Amino acid sequence: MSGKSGPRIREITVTPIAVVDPPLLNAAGLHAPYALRTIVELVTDDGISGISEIPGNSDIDAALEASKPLLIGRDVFQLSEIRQVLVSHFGKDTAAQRGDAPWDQRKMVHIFSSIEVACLDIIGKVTGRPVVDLLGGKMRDRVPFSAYLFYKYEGAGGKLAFDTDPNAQGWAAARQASALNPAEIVAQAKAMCAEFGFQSIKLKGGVFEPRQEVDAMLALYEAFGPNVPLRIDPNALWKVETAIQYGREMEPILEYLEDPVRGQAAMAQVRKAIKTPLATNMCTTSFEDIPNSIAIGSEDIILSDHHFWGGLRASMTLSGICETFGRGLSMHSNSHLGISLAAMVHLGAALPQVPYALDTHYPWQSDEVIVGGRFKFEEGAVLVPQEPGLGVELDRDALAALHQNYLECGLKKRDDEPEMQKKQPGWKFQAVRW
Ligand code: GKR
Ligand code: MG
Repeated sequence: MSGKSGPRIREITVTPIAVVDPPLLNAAGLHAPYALRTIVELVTDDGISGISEIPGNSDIDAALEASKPLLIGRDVFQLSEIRQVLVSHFGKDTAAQRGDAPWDQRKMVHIFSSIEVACLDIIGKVTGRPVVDLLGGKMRDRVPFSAYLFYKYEGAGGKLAFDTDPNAQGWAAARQASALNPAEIVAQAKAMCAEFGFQSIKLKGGVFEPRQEVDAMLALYEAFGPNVPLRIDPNALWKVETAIQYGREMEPILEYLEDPVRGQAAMAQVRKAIKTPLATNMCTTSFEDIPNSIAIGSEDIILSDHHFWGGLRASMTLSGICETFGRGLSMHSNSHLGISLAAMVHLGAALPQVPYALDTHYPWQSDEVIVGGRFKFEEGAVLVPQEPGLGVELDRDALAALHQNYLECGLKKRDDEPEMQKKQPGWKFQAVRW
């Protein structure tokens, strides 16, 4: 007896785009004037479109192009089979392919995530249900996000690069201001929270000597008080002894400490020495990493990211594993637009618990690729879309303009080191610095 099948994938369009990004500092250097994203659109034989967004990288785009013959004609409901076909063709990513940078550079996980999210968008449209319902159903109507502060040079990014738009007001102006010391970080936090209503705050560290960054955290605590949870993320640049020293000092003010040191073993050492929970998006980043994480106790909270954990359903599986082993689960982010945000919101709404406000870089972006423009935040949260699928549609004019940016900017993948060298000639990334 055969049941229903289809709809089937008829077309796959892969469009690299470049979106304006200000000069944000991080452990790997400096953000270039454009952040790269790739927009994937699947169209079925009956004309239904499903979309997704992943970090931009020309190697991943080429692999997506190469996967087309494997995927055309496949039933969008057969996600396990699609995954198996992709793995048989490309092989599994290795841990080494993740790289030392703060962001994940594996290929396969991103490819599968882009196809899975677009298929779920289609399945949602076919069944008339929002993606959250395909992940187990809506546990909350609004998904809370955290302010995500960055040290930065003055500059708007994009064509303005290190220049600023003198007519900008409010957050649009604050986003362009420099933030190179604790007072400027507090000013950035106030402007971002005033605009978006965030109720927790994360600082991207790993930029300055740790004393300065810890002072910025103390200044944030002083400015916002004990009811606003605080986190700092040095992206694994600290030595174990540094993390223990400053981790202890920040115990009274931190909600969690994110990736202070590199690798599961070093994280486990720090975790034993301080009371503050440790979170990661760097040392436990795949299902293969879980057994050792549990065996040695490398973190308390895993920051999932559906773009590199292999999709939304895989992130739900991760949530079950976290529950079993007493790990918390929250969400990691990179520079992104509204299609990624929509997927993050559906996932955030489906998770059984959301004990921590999720990360998002969204305030740092000003472009958008969806009809209706940018998502609104209310009191730091985003309302879960109720329409079938992801609940967002491609703005094709915006897509064309952002693709033109990609063609003109000449960037092919993220590399923050050459950008940093524009400000600090000779600067080199170091995997562990202080
Ligand atoms: O955007 O510079 C950045 C961040 O450092 C990002 O690449 C990280 O992946 O946000 C991320 C993190 O939490 O490590
Ligand atoms: Mg992180």
